[in-house]
Amino acid sequence: MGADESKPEPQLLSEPWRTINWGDKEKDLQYVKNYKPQTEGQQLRILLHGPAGAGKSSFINSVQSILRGRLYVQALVDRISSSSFTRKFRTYKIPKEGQQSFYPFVFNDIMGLEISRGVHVDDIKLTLRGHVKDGYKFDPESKLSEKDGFYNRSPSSNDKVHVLVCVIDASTLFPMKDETVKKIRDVRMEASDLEIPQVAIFTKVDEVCPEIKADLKNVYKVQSLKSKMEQFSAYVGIPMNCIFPVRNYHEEINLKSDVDSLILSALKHIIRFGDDYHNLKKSSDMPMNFSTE
Ligand SMILES: Nc1nc2c(ncn2[C@@H]2O[C@H](COP(=O)(O)OP(=O)(O)O)[C@@H](O)[C@H]2O)c(=O)[nH]1
Ligand SMILES: [Mg+2]
Repeated sequence: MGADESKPEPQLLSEPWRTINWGDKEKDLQYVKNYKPQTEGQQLRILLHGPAGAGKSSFINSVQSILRGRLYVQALVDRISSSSFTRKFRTYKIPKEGQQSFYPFVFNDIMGLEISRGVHVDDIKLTLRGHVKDGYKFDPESKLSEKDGFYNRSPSSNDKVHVLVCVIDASTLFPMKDETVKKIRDVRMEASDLEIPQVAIFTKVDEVCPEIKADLKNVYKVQSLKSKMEQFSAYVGIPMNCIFPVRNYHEEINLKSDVDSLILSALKHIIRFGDDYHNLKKSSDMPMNFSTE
């Protein structure tokens, strides 16, 4: 049979371009729950940066909810306006259920891409190096001074950032302002100098098209979302395999398996990247051993 040229473009690819364990989140959940850094007491610090309203707080809350097995809100979500809500530097730790301990990965959430109101790029750079103490209130006008009480002069490995995550609202991504691209690149450059792995999370995929809203499992079948990711990758230089679309918990009162699967898939990769980086740093910090045994 010949191709019917009058047929409209198919909305969905017949095969997803990436595979996700839909309906079987247990493997990824166990990976995240059982993750232990090689060094006792080490923690991975995951820094989320991105415009106000991109879904940073919602992502942290979603991760917490999945790990606790019920919806949970710790990071305040800003529903009122897209003005600065999360300006104070704060570390989010997730307690392990029924234990007196926390998961060995923590989140920080800073608003970093606003042109005038955002966190100073230099402050993001200081954060990457672990110089910013919890409780510091970012000032878009000036960067944290070494004389400030919130300046950490001798950051430990736990204070430094191990993975930099750029959080972007997929539904309103384009057109991207030149300034935003420049800011992302600027921060990326610093992270690259420090060899910190970088990831991008595309949030609100449910708002991208009706096919995904109707069924999240279509996320890797929608060509237009893939194209958006490719375009973003080309703009800012984050490779495609480090970009993850997610849908955060934001309106529901119960957990949903598909939502969990997509977030866990992203989180697992973030933890892996951070773990690789930490192990790489640790081996490069160790004195050279010339023994041939
Ligand atoms: N539809 C949809 N809305 C979301 C998603 N993630 C966050 N939101 C909404 O976007 C708004 C801003 O989210 P928030 O987490 O406060 O963004 P932040 O400023 O980056 O911390 C809130 O109204 C959220 O409910 C998502 O994946 N899908
Ligand atoms: Mg927030």
